[in-house]
Amino acid sequence: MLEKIREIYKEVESIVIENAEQLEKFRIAYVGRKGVIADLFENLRNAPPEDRRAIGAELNNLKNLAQDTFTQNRDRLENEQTQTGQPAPVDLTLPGTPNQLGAVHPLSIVRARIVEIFERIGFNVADGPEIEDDWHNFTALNFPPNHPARDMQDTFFVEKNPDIALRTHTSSVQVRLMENGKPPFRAIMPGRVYRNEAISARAHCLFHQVEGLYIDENVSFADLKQTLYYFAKELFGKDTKIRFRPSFFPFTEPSAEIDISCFICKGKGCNICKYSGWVEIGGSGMVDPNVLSNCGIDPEKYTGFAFGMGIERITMLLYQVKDIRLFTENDVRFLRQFGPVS
Ligand code: 2NL
Repeated sequence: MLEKIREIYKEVESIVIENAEQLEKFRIAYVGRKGVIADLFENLRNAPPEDRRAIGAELNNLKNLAQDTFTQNRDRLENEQTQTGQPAPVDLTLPGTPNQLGAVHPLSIVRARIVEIFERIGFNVADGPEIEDDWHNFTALNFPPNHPARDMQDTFFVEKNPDIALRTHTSSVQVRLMENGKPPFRAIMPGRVYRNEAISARAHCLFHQVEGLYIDENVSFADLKQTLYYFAKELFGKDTKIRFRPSFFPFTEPSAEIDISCFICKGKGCNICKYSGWVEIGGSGMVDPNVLSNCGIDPEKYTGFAFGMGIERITMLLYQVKDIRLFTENDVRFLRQFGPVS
C-alpha cells in the first residue's frame, strides 16, 4: 500500500494542469470523495494495525499535496483569466440584446400625413409664436370685444395680462402671414394650441390644430369643398364622402362644419359615428371681409377660404383612441403601439 501511495504521490507531483477542464478532471480523480485518495483512506482499515500509523501519515501527505496542487492551480488559472482580460466563457449562440427603438408619436404620424396631402396640392407649411397678443389671436380675427373666448375662463393669459395669452387657435399664424405678405396665400399651419378647459377623456387644455388658408382672386366656396373633399379621400380612404353643415365662426362668413362619412361602418351606423353615419372633423368657411381688411388685404379684390381641424380628434378617429389624455401621458405601452421609427 505504501508503494501505491508513493506512486500516486509522484503522479500528482508531476501533473500539469493547463485549463479549467483539466483542473476539474484532477479534482474528480484525486481530491473528490470518489477519487483514488479517498479509496486509499477506505483501504487503511484493512492494513495491519502496526503499519496503520505510518501508512496514515504518508496518506495524509499525499492528500495535502493533492489539495494544495488543486488550489494552487485553480488560483493560478483564475488569476491568468483576469490578467489577460479574457471574459468568462460565453455562449456565442445566444441572441443579442436588441437596442430599444423609439416610436413616432401618433400625433406626429397624423400631422405628417396631413402636411404631405396639402403639400401635394400646393400648400406651404407656416408656423408662428405660441404666446400671442390680443390682436393676432382675437381682434384681427373679428372677435367682438365681449366674446366669451376672451374670458379668463376660456383662455390662458400670461401673468394676468389681458393683452398676452397662449394662442387658442393657429389662426393667429395666418393673420401674421397675411400681414407680412401679398396674395396669393396657400398655406397650412399645424401647431399646439391652449384652452382653459377641464381635462377629460374628450377635452384637454393643450392640443394640436391644423388650419389652412387659401386667398387669391376668385376663390370660391366650390374651391373650399373640392380641396377638403380631396383631403378627406386621401386621409380616410377613396370612398369617403364629405358634407358641410351651416355653422358660425367670427372669422368666416359663411361658415360650415365639415363632416365625413364614417369610415368605420361605411355609413351604416356604429359607435364612432353615434349611428348617424357621419363624423365631424373640423370647421371651415369663406374668410370674413373684415378679417381680410384687418390684415391689409383688399376684400374687393381678393376672397379666400379657411378651415381648421383638431389633430387629436382626427388621430382618435383614425386609430380609435378613446381618451385624449393618452397623447400627453408618455406611457410607452401606448406609444409603442404606433411602431418603431422607420
Ligand atoms: C374648428 C374651426 C376654423 C378657421 C378655423 C380661419 C383663419 C383665418 C381666417 C378665417 Cl386667418 N378662418 N380659420 C376658419 C374656420 C374654421 O376652425 O373647428 N377648428 C378645430
